[in-house]
Amino acid sequence: MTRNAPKADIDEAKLEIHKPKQWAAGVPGVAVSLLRSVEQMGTGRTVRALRMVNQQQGFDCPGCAWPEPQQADGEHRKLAEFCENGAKAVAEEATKRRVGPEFFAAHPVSDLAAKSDYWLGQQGRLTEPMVLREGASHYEPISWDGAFSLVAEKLGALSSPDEAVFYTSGRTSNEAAFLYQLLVRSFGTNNLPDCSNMCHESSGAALSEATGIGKGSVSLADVHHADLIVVVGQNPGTNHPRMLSALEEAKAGGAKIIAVNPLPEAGLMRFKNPQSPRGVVGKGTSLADEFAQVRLGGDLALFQAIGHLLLSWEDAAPGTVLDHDFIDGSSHGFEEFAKNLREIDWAAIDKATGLERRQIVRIARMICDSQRTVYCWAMGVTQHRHAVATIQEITNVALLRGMIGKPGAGLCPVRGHSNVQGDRTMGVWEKMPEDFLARLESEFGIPVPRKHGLDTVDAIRAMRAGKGKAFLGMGGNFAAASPDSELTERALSACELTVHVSTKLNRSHVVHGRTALILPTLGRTERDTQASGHQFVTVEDSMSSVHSSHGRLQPASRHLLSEVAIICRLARAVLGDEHAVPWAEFERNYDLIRDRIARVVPGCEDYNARVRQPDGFVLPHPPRDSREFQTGTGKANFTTSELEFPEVPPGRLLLQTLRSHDQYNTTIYGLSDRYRGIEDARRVVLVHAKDIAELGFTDGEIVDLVSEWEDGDRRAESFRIVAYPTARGCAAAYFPEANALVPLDSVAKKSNTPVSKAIVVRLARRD
Ligand SMILES: Nc1nc2c(c(=O)[nH]1)N[C@H]1C(S)=C(S)[C@@H](COP(=O)(O)OP(=O)(O)OC[C@H]3O[C@@H](n4cnc5c(=O)[nH]c(N)nc54)[C@H](O)[C@@H]3O)O[C@H]1N2
Ligand SMILES: Nc1nc2c(c(=O)[nH]1)N[C@H]1C(S)=C(S)[C@@H](COP(=O)(O)OP(=O)(O)OC[C@H]3O[C@@H](n4cnc5c(=O)[nH]c(N)nc54)[C@H](O)[C@@H]3O)O[C@H]1N2
Ligand SMILES: [Mo]
Repeated sequence: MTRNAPKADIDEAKLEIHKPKQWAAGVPGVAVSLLRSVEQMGTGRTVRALRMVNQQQGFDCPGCAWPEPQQADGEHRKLAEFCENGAKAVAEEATKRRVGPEFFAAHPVSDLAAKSDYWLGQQGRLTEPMVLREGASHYEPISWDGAFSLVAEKLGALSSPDEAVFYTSGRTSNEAAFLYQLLVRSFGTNNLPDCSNMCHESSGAALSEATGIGKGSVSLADVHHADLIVVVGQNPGTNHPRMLSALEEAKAGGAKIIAVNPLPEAGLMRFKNPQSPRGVVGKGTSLADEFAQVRLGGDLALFQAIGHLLLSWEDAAPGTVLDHDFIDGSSHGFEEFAKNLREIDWAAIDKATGLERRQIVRIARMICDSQRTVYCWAMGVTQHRHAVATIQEITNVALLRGMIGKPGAGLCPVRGHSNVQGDRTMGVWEKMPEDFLARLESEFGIPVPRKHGLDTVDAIRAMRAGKGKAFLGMGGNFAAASPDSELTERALSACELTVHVSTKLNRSHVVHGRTALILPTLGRTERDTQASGHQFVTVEDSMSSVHSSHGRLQPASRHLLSEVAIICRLARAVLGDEHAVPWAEFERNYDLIRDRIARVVPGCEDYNARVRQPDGFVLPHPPRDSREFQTGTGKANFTTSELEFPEVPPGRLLLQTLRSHDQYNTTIYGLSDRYRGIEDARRVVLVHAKDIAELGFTDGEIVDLVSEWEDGDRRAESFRIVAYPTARGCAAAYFPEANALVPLDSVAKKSNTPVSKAIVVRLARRD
């Protein structure tokens, strides 16, 4: 059976279609989260676990990277500072189900490879280190020491450190991330691909050029105090539900919201806050004042049109639209940018966006009238070929009105994984700047390699070419999350060694190298006890706030090691006991790691003291703090881009791959996409009713999805067509089932991020 075919453990025929919801959260959200939690954890553990989420002495929610309210801003945390999907993330980790040696003895790897991601994840928590020896059919237990020596032996046999690839997913704590990159660089390579390469890399690339720093410029208080919030390519009702409370608060203060999305996502339309009486019994708060149902990949065109309108209104009434003080004093490149946008091709804009001109004018007018605008975006923007240019165009519009570095305004790329931003700050990046590498070198007195390493896409290319021979994953699910599933799985299978530090069973364990190891680890919710006592870790949210996270629950198994312990012991096995880095001491006491972070990572001075403050601390951000821009020009840069949008040949659709309401990336919690009205199945393709008819198909028909790329077709089998109110010509299917359709070479310019939101596909009848 191929990766791209349905799996027998899910009966897709059970699909039920309901009307998509017009509002998000509210009481059903709470009910679902409690039900799921009790199912996985039992009642006592549910109460204990959920009481600790996002509280100052509790653990950081392992769900998304949306920040918690800060005392310093006069805000307070609610008793339940989590959401339905955060509760699911906790339940998934704190589950009572276990995958131990008996499980592996009963299931040959070939059987596990035929299971769905859902089935694999539902089996429970991994409990002991397991090895799959060369040629063996089953994983078998191995001691921790045995596992570390095996990795050391295989890594030692490589002809160059650059033949090893060290992936990271964004749940890893700052302490573990810092040590991990130190281990990898001590070993001699910068091959540190991470999930961010597939996620917000485009935001980092765009913002670094434009503003000198690849992070968002707003705080939660800014969102609360904005008078206009533009939400582009993001589905907060599912992926950042706590953001809805922030939007509600902003609305209560009179803010307007513009949502730009090919889908009328429930969480953008109306919010019923379960923590307010109005949300429980009333109609809730209406969110989007303007819903622009843009075509996939049409955002660059939309923001160019907005820029054009602002410039033309300024020309008609000089001094009334643009923030001249900001443009003259703090920006660079305005003239060239303005020259490019004074003339635009409206026919192309119409085609790219599919929006009515009147609506674009209304939106531009709202932006023109706003004194405090926040721009939020996520994967609907970053996973396109022209993602970097699109983000820079959003930034241009913000700069025209001086919307950066002032209260209530700014740029807000909304991050995914709960510590993906922190991992980068700690040095998990294949191309960390020289300044960081030099500090690392002098702090530890070790040689640090300077040659840039492989990112995710290039790592797959290297493994495919036999140049990457060992793969180690610090969390995540590389096999399922990466593009071009079949090719990626072949690349992983060609490795000599694959090693995964994981909490739960997943596809990457069953698509394995010649020898494979599963190293089970503590989750964020669990107590972490080392020789010096209980340890806490630290994380950074989407708004650069760094704080502590205290695991509280009893670990899933007594054999588990923390990520920090695994890295330290692995380092000793690989680098030897004489190595200059005091790995054993780091394992014993995480304060010692934090002392080093304080000396190496810019902005983390006095780290141990500051992370112990109730809210932690906020990392410096020069544009936000003082309108300073550390770019080549020393100013905020306007960017000039050619108009670009995906071209779709006749008879084809443009497909986006997205998340259902019941999954966390490749971890599938259940088979319900409640807000979109899809129940009990996942192999669906959402298409506009008129497109279904025009293409000669019928609603409910089962088809294969065939993606067309220059090197040939890719096929994902058996998807049911569901008539859905998406933008015309556009379709949607769930990630990771549809990853088979994303060509490896289809990547964003400058960021190398796979283009997961614009795949040219045809629907094909099944023989
Ligand atoms: N519960 C839950 N929470 C999560 C995750 C999860 O899987 N489950 N994942 C986490 C991670 S790692 C991330 S990165 C974030 C992801 O958060 P999102 O970016 O919200 O995730 P997606 O499901 O990919 O949704 C993309 C949204 O963009 C829209 N979109 C797609 N293409 C375009 C386009 O061309 N233009 C515009 N304007 N809109 C477009 C889609 O219709 C959809 O609403 O969520 C994080 N939080
Ligand atoms: N087609 C398509 N592909 C995409 C996307 C898309 O929108 N469309 N989105 C992309 C994005 S935004 C992202 S971020 C990536 C996500 O890619 P990854 O981060 O690689 O994938 P996840 O599914 O989040 O990883 C889940 C696994 O992490 C492990 N895990 C969970 N918690 C912990 C922990 O605390 N420690 C350790 N060590 N392991 C843990 C569990 O074993 C679990 O099975 O996927 C990308 N791929
Ligand atoms: Mo992500």
